[in-house]
Amino acid sequence: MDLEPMGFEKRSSRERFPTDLLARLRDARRVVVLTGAGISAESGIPTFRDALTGLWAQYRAEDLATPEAFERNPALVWSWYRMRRELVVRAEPNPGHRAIARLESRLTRFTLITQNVDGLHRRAGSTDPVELHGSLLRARCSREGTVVDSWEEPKTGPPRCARCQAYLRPDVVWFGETLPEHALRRAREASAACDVFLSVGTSNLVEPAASLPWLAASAGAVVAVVNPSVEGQRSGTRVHHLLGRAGELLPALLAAGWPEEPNSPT
Ligand code: BV8
Repeated sequence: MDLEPMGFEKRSSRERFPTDLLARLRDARRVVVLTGAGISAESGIPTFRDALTGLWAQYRAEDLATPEAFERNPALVWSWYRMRRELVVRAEPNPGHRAIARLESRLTRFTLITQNVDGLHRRAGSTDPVELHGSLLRARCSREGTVVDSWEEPKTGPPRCARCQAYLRPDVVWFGETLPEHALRRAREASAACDVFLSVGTSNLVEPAASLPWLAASAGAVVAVVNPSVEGQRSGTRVHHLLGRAGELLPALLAAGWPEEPNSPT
């Protein structure tokens, strides 16, 4: 269904998208958007699929993002996250992030669920993203769990908790760790009750986030996958694959869905 690459230059915005998807989007009462690393790729943030570079090239992201890795070498893991935090702070949200913030402003029942820890959705104007995997911009005490959003950055190694001197760790969910209960419940409830589910820039490999689109599809929602690749993406009767980059497709989808509204991509 709809797997043909969509040659954008030839067709008007309305023609570019499946008519029933546009109709369902315009009439939707409840819309959910799930994002992954792909939406931040156009902001210069490498995805998880992208091999680590430089002095990190010898590692796999999945090996550094675990409690065991932090136990083994807290300084190494902390400096990996500091490198990513510095990259994110220098980055800017892109037209994909901003289109999602505009979509939120057009709909009464809208839920943004993100696997990203880069905080770019908030900077783009999204008011209440469900951060399933935490945030790079916060840290927490590895013993007591106290969350802080500012700390003295030591020369090397993780900073220490001001109260108990245990190491601070990034306030993210590592592989093998359970997700924040409230966030996961919100994500599941919204997915099971939506009319339209947009899955943007995710390889759909990491659970439990990867199951959310199918929770929505099995509850009768139409699912649209925005991704330049169909690798690992499931298809189905209610699934549209919109092949392309989020920074181009999402502003175009809004323009096609609401031609009467100001759709300036910036
Ligand atoms: C848990 C935070 C209870 C840290 C992250 C069931 C079956 C098998 C395994 C499991 C299972 N249940 C649990 C597991 C284990 C594990 C898991 O799923 N492993 C995978 C690898 C098989 N899950 C967990 O451990 C979770 N915890 O379940 O706890 C439990 C525990 C143990 C056992 C049972 C139950 C915790 C998972 C969260 C881990 N933390 N991030 C950090 O960031 O450092 S996950 C991290 O990786 C990201 O947050 C994200 O979720 C994931 C990467 O995926 P994507 O975001 O999709 O990015 P990716 O690079 O893969 O793909 C990018 C996509 O974008 C591509 O498709 C590309 O084509 C596309 N793209 C590129 N450019 C663009 C684009 N798209 C649009 N526009 C573009 N311009």
